Amino acid sequence: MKIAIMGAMPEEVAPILESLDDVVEVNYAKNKYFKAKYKDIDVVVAYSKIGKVFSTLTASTMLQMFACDMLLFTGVAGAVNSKLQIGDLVVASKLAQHDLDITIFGHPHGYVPEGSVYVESDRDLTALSKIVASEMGIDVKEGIIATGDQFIASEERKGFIAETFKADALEMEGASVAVVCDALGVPFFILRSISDSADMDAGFNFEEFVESSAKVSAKFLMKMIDKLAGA
Ligand code: 3QA
Repeated sequence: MKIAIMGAMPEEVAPILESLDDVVEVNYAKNKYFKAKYKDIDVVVAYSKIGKVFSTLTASTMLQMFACDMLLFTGVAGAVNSKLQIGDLVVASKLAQHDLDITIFGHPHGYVPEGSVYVESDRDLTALSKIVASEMGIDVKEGIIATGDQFIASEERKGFIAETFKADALEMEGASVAVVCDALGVPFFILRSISDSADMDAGFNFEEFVESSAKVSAKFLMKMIDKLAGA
């Protein structure tokens, strides 16, 4: 087993890298990939940079160049569901691209021919996350994540995403990573901890909470990797 562990920003993968041994940096396609061992398993860690294009490139590289056979994403997100508070964890049940729009031709938002509005996550990894959550005695919400190349800081845009996609959280990489994994038949898991509520205060809250929420997500992901390593 070789596990890809991805984030978008340095803050999102830093806590992961701290937990690994024998880290070797490899440069490829203008990005850094960290090959390492955790217990008995091989892992490759990278942050893609922000957005759907960079995350597509990184996910594809992780699977095709580094031959990873599972992909786990850790990071932060804006809350859409008003029950979600800063620091809460969300596991994607399925993901959609909220900014993909050829609706003028009668297609639904997020859809292009031969694609699908939603990409569904791996059931086994989702089930594993529930076990880990109950062992840790914490609540992890399973919900829909909407992805787009926009930092959302408006009630209006958030409302559109909530209504159109029934989304619980939003971010800028999950759905593109999901499309890559789905196309290549590799199980994936997208985990996010809330850093803001995609509203007027989002910029301010994001800056204040990105680091602490990124740590919450990374810590949970490491517990999942413990299970995958059979510990
Ligand atoms: C956006 C990061 C991108 O990788 C998506 C954070 C948290 N809140 C969000 C929101 N809308 C969309 N996405 C998110 N991530 C941060 S750009 C600022 C970078 O500053 C999830 C996310 N409301 C770097 C320093 O200049």
